Amino acid sequence: MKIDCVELREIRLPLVRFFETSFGRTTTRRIILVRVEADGHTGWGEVACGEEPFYSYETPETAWHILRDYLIPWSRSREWASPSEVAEHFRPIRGHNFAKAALEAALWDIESQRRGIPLAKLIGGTRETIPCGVSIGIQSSIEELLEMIQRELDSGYQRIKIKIKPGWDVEILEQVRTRYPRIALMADANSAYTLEDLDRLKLFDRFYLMMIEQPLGWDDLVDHARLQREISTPICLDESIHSADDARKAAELGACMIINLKLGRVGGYTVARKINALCAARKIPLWCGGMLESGIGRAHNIAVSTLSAFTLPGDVSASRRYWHEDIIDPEVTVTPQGTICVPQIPGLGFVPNLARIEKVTVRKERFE
Ligand code: OSB
Ligand code: MG
Repeated sequence: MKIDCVELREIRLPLVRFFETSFGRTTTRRIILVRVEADGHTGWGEVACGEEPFYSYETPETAWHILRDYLIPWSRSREWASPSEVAEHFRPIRGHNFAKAALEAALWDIESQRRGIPLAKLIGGTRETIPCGVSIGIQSSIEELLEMIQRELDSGYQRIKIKIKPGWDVEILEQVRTRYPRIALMADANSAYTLEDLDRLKLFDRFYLMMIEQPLGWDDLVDHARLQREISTPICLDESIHSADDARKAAELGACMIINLKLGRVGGYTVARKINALCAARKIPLWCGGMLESGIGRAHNIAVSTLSAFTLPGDVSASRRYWHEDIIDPEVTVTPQGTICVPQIPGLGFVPNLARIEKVTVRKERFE
């Protein structure tokens, strides 16, 4: 593969409804799209990091800088046998995983067109449908939250995740469980607690949650291992897992029983496949997390969700939950059974809508 040209674009997409976590509220997404031309094909990737350095240290500005000054020139330096070879070449650059993942994703899109194999198949995926859950942000009232849960259950979603933080946790879960005693329910704290909150965290066991996601420090493994010994609710790690080594160490320490994998957070498909193999061998269930992606990131999330260890419903849901109009055709839709059908054609399986993308672009730069 020889890369002829790379184009970066920043787009702004207003969310249908704000999304609030323990670290803040998002109303409009700033997303960087990476478009690559190579061997007569065009591939797309998405930088899905947050607008602010609150989920991770990356922001659209840091990603633009790392792509423009390092990843794009490095990727154009020679020919490559596979996208994984490019990922290996990026190794000396520490971190900046969301930026790396976006460029690598565009190359996998191209490779899948070049080889005439659907993207999910090319990366080694085995599923034709993926099970879907939803992530519901912090609301202004419990009534609003209960209404939203009902709406998502009516749409068929297989599990409900609610965001929690101190002051929006035990009492909220109590009411949700009273109303819905049998649903698959979980809670995501986005690092809002410390071991000082151990007594409060122990109360969560009453709600027989599928898991509690990232209760403690965003880069911690040791305290999570301690917490897992004290509670029966399975811990799922999100923010703390950036590499296959992190996943192995978390398993060895007993820091979690489940892992949320995000392509951007782990730096792309090559690492995601390594984590998949490791988790399959150690029987650690995986599921695909979300970063409020546009259709392009969402299409890549669908592909990665087909890997064998992705046995639990992910946070990959329908375009209409996020956008009045997505930037791909067709939009991502979810069946009444709460599944997404994996595209069976070469490439991403969704076509970027260029006119729509042009309309929401606020800056672009081309590298030839
Ligand atoms: O922690 O999983 C998270 C959104 C932004 C940042 C972090 C997270 C989330 C979500 C939303 O939970 C998942 C989605 O619907 O895309
Ligand atoms: Mg999370």
